[in-house]
Amino acid sequence: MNLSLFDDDDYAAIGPAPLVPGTTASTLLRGFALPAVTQLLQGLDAIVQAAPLRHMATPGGLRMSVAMSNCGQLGWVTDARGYRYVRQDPASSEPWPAMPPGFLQLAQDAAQAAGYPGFLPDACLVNRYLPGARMALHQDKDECDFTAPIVSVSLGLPATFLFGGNARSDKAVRIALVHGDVVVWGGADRLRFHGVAPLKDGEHALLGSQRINLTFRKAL
Ligand code: MD3
Ligand code: FE
Repeated sequence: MNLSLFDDDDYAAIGPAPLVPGTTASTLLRGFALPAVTQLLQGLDAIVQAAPLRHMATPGGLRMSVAMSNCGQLGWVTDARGYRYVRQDPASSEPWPAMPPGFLQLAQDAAQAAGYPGFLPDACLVNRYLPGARMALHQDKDECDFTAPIVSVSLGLPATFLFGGNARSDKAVRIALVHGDVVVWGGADRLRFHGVAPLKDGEHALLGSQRINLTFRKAL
């Protein structure tokens, strides 16, 4: 299934919120990751064994409620020195675990389906949300090339994604993202403010009481 982000179904899901203009550059692929879930969870196990999930600190010194790890050539980190991509896990000084082939294939297939052929991500950020964890509105600006899209894969508990505009004060549209959903964010949407509302408590049959989000990026 290949749905526009803001088709009629989504209006129903998000209610009468005003439409954010210029949203055709992003595509919601409902359930696109479902055939790959077993492979993804196997890969994830190996990644978090080698590079355990951890709560990083923002440059301002706040502990993030989302726990993170990475795979691929580059991993996103934050600490007192700022946000950046690095080649080694600061916790071990080892390179990040390689991106499993099934991860790369899924990201490329999704990008292609959304009209971004030739996507070659070099970074995959793993975000783990437990109930209550959230991500405040922000822009993804630490990558070198904003012409490349970002592919995100949602697993486990459902989340409310907040999709804002190009200014922090722009009203955010709420989008429900569930297990298996893949979103490809690109073009005019690439620098929109976005975030995730506090995760509601619940139990997912495969993942238990958590949500995992994989974000594939071309960082270099
Ligand atoms: C829209 N993660 O790690 S992924 C992040 O669900 C992040 O864990 C969220 O935002 C999560 O930076 C959302 C979806 C996403 C990623 C990048 C975007 C949406 C985006 C960049 C521009 C616009
Ligand atoms: Fe982001």
